[in-house]
Order: sequence, then C-alpha cells, then structure tokens
Amino acid sequence: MESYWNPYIETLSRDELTILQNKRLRSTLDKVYSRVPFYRGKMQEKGLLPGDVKTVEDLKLLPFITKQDMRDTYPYGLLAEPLETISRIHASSGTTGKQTVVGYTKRDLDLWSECMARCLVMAGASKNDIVQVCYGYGLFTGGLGAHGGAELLGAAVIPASTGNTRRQITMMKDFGSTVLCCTPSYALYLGDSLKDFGLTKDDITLKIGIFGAEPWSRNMRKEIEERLGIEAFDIYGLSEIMGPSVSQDCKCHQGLHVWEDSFIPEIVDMETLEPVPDGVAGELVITTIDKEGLPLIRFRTRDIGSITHEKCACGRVHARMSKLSGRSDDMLIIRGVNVFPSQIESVLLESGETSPHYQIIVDRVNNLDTMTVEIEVSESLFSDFVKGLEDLESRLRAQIESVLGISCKVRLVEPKSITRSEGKAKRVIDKRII
Ligand code: DLL
Repeated sequence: MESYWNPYIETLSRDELTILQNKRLRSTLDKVYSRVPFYRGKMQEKGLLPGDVKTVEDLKLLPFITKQDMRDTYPYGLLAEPLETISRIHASSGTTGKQTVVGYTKRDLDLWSECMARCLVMAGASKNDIVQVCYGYGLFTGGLGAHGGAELLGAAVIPASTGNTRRQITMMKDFGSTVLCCTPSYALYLGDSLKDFGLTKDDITLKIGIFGAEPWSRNMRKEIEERLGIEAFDIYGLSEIMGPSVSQDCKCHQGLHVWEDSFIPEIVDMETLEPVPDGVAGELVITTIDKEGLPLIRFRTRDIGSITHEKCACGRVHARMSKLSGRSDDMLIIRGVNVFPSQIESVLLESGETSPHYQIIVDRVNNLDTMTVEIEVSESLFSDFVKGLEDLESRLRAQIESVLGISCKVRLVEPKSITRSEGKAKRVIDKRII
C-alpha cells in the first residue's frame, strides 16, 4: 500500500491542483509586482500587470529570470520580504565571483521540510527510520534540506555531513542507519569501500537511498542498489528554488514528481524558449508559487529534460520530470559541487602569472570525481627553474580550491601544448562515464 506524507495534497485531482496553482500564482505575482522592483520593471517592459496572468496557461506571457539576474541584484535585491523576517540564507556558486543568494523565511523552511518529508515517505521511509545525511551541511542546501525533512518526519537523523568514509561506514553499521542521503557517486564509493573495512552489504541495515545533486544513470542506480542492498531514489533540487525536494521519483521509478502545489514546471525549447508539449525535451523552467522570501518567476534552471502530466500509478497527480540529460550551460558538477569553467578562468586572469590557456580534465577514479586543471605557462616562466614552477602550481591550486570549495590538481604545461580550437575553446574534457 502506497504511503503519503500529505495524502490530501499528494493525491488531489488535476482540476483541484490547477485551481490551487492559479490562486497561488496570482497572489505570488501580486506580491512580487508590488514588492520587488526587478519584477515590476520586467513586467512593465512587457506592458504586463499582475492581473493579466490569471492561470498557469498564461505563465508564458511572463519574462524569464536567470542566475545572472540574481547576481545583478546581489545579495538581497530579489527578496520579497524584509530582511528581519528571513531566518536562513543559502548560497550557491555563480559563473564568476558572485554567488546567488537565497533567503528563507521561517514558513519557507517549514515548506522545505514538508516537501522533503513527502520525498522520504514516497521512498518508503517513516518515523521509525534512522537517516544518515552525508550531504554537505552549510551554504550548500543538501545537508540542512534533507535534515529538516527527516526531522519533521520524526525519524532519527544523523547529521554526518561529508567526508571521512571510515567514520561514515562505522556510524552506518553501529548506529543502524536505514536511510542514506548523499550524492550518487558517494553512495557508489561507500558501497565499494565496504569491503575495505571487511564488511558486506549484509553487515549494514540500510534499505533506502535518496541520492541527487548531480546527474546519474539508471545503470548507476542498479550498481548502487546492488552494492548497498537498498532501493535508490533520485531527488532533484537547486539552491535558487529550494534545495533537495523540488522533485523525486516514487517507487514506480517512472520520473520525478515535482511538488506542483509549490513549484510549476515548464519545459521550453532551447532555441525559441517557447513552451513545448509533454514528452518533448527542453530546458526546465520553474516558478515558485508558495515561497515567501525569494519567490522566483520562470527561473531558467539550465537543466535539460522533459515532463509528463499523466497521473502516476502511485496515485500522485503531481507532474513527473524525466531524469535530467544534461545542462544548457557549461556548469560542471564535481563531487556534488557546481563548477563553472569561468571561475577558474578568473583566478588565472587575476593571478597574472600564467597564459589564459587552460583545460579542465574531469575523471572518475574509484567512483570519486577528480579534477585536474592544466595551465600553460608563459615561455619566460617555463625556462625558469623547476622550484618556481612548483611554487606557482601550489599557489594556483590553493586559489582555485578556495574559489571552488573543492580540491583539485594543477599541472603547469609547456607553452602552446594545449590544443587550440578554431571555434569555441574546448575547456573541459569530461572522461566520466556515468
Ligand atoms: O544540488 C540541491 C540538491 C542537494 C539536490 C541534494 C539534490 C540533493 P545546487 O548546488 O544549486 O543544488 O545544484 C543544482 O544540480 O540545477 C542540477 O543541474 C543538479 N542536480 C541536482 N539534483 C540533480 C539530480 C543542489 N537528481 C543543480 N539529477 C541542478 C541531476 C541534479 N542533476
């Protein structure tokens, strides 16, 4: 028998859901028009008043909002509530120095926990479970997001955060964790590491895994399930909208249910930016209709996938998005952390010590992502003594690591050794097979 955290909302009929969405959309638009100069300006440019958008069907009249707009209004320009009512701030990396900043009111945090609790129950978890959260805690939304939902559910939460695999496995075994929340690549790594500690999947009590923050394939899901002896679920979210729990798959594993009472998903053609019908792939655009602190209207996620509004066999009417097939920009996700090549470029430009020719090589070794940045040095420096090069390598590595927040290798290479491209420079060689 299917369980629901919020049976009323999760099994509404499409008509009831549409009525709720229309009402919430109108009030969100009224609010942002009156309180956020950015939205008022954008709507006025199009000659639109909030009353012109009456239903979800009319969404297409509205302009989009992008990560760039969030940076242009950094840090608080898009808040629809006074700062005094903001309870928590999260942020995520941008293409260059500035982060995108998101403020949550107390009610927003409750909504987030509600959505996460729905995801946990959809995966089969209950208050009797022990949930080990190995997403990072901090500005990244994974840790605190999963944590809030598990607490609301009434489960016992282990706020393990990332790193220290030995300790993670010891806790998993000794504390009797039954639900694991982390990135899929870390789940695979944990699965692989069991044997290093003389354990098998029969020595642990995990039964459910809730994995997201990076793309992963069905094959990877099978591998993880096998190694850890669990059922794995795909959870999606993004800092700008809300962390984990914008959507997740149910036990049917036929797409990720988007909690449509809070988030309206659209898929738009990547060239024309016009909405496309169900089943056709394009860029995912999300409008929040129940958030107070930072409502976003038609946010371009840059994630590519498709959507279906067909009711699911699990009884939920909420639309399902496909597994994501990629991004329409150059963002990389390395160990769950978002990396834009331009962030590395700005470090190199600022340092003034190398040529601007560089290449990022991403690989997966023992199921963990690795990143090496190859940078060409100038002729004069290259002929210099080796010690100087080693110092420069470690200086650049430290700078890149501090900007990106993840470790990497830096390798200085001879002038003109990185292949020049006739068109767009090929900055990234991604050797990962996902
Ligand atoms: O990754 C939030 C999150 C944390 C989601 C934990 C799930 C679990 P950001 O750091 O802002 O937020 O990165 C968001 O990560 O636009 C996608 O490109 C990618 N992403 C997130 N979940 C998935 C997923 C968090 N299940 C960006 N499959 C998004 C594929 C995902 N890509």
